Amino acid sequence: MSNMGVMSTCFCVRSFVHLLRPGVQKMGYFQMHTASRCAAKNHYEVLVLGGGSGGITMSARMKRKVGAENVAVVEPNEKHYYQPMWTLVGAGAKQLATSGRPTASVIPSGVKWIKSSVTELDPDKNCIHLADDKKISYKYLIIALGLQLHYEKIKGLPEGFNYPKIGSNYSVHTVEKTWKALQDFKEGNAIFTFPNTPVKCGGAPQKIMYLSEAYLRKTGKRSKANIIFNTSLGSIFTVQKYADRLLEIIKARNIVVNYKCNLIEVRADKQEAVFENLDTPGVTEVYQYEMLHVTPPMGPPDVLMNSPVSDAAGWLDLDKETLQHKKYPNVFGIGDCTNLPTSKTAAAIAAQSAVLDKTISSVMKSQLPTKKYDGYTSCPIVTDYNRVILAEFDYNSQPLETFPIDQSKERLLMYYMKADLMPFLYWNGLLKGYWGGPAPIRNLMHLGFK
Ligand code: FAD
Ligand code: UQ1
Repeated sequence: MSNMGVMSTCFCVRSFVHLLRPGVQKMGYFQMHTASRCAAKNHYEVLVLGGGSGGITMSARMKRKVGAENVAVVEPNEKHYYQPMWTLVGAGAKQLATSGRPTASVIPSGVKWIKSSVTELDPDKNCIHLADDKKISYKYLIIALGLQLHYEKIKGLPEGFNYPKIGSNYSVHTVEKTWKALQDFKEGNAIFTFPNTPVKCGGAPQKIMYLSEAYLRKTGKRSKANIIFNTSLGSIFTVQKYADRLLEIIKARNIVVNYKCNLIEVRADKQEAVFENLDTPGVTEVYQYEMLHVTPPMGPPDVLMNSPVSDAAGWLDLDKETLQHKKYPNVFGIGDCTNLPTSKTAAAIAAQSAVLDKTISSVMKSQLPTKKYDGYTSCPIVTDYNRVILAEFDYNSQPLETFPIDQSKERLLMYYMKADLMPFLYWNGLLKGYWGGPAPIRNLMHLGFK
């Protein structure tokens, strides 16, 4: 469907749409839904919000389903980044330039790129508002807005990044500062933090710690360094199998881990970091640092906070198996902005995209969705410049491994997979809508028994 033309009023069908729960979809949903389209300058059959990993992946899949001219993606940024590369950029093993490509080059050909920001969601009227005051209406909406980094919630940041000795792999603006701080290390504490919020790629805060430890070892500075992981969490990793192995590595490499220890202030001019103890509120400890890697607090994007599609915390409120919105049946979501109770990764997006593709097909045919997402996620934990533990797990924090080997072991092959194969798979498989996660390989490797 193309432009609808300009009309002055939106039809308010709030009560109508609220009837449209998954269980009642067969009751002539689409006639009702079409009638509920709101007036706007533009209309797309499928509108995708966000042109990151999830948004581009789903726009490629939707193009195949409904035709490029019926799909649009709203994304303000000119550059699309493969963020998993930043772990290696921060450790000097890859160049930042290799992690980014122009957004124009990843939007599927023929799909409309709306280069703007979403400012408001109006799912009762099936439309969204843009920063330039335009409205776009849709028949189906896919929300893939990612999450927001909150460096400003730590006193002294982000301005503290203007000083040396501090970096953060989580932002394109600060990832190269990590590598600089590591190279400039002379003597003292190298501190790595984990915030008191959900994060994307929960392994990344410790990956850079292992790489830094390895770098200092290889450059002869290890004996002058105290490697410290100050984490808000109460454990090193959510999956016991990988946690056990990581604790062995931590012990063998003489790394100090302080649990329930949350970064609240950086005094970058004095190279001091202030942590609060989450078990004893009000008790703080000041650490002198020679190198500080900050993993910032994270939260839902502003536009989702207090929106009709969000849960109380602001995350997109989805059915955890079908990825359909719990209240609005023509609204779907994928990736970091969702409240799916799994670790937020690109690997999770791959598995989610295959399920969401099927869910949307069912809904388009007025059928109930049947394919279920099991929470698959994966975190290649880089433990050295040539070693990776490939953690893969599900909603129950149970290992869901692709290969019939012990993946909790550090392996060279897995390092090459992370450093070289994954980027290729991301740009050429995931973003083109062809890679739906490793489940088929897993089934083959385990001869259908897993
Ligand atoms: P994003 O890719 O962040 O995209 C969200 C998009 O929405 C952005 O382009 C943004 O500009 C846009 N947007 C935001 N607000 C608006 C708005 N109001 N209007 C319009 N557009 C908007 N994953 C792995 O699988 N393996 C790894 O090894 C791994 N390592 C990682 C290491 C690091 C250091 C980091 C930072 C991440 C890592 N990840 C890893 C996680 C992975 O990169 C993310 O989970 C994934 O990219 C999330 O995709 P997304 O589409 O949900 O969000
Ligand atoms: C994956 O599918 C993926 O998305 C493309 C990643 O993001 C970069 C990953 O890091 C991983 C590990 C997977 C899972 C893939 C395999 C082959 C286990």
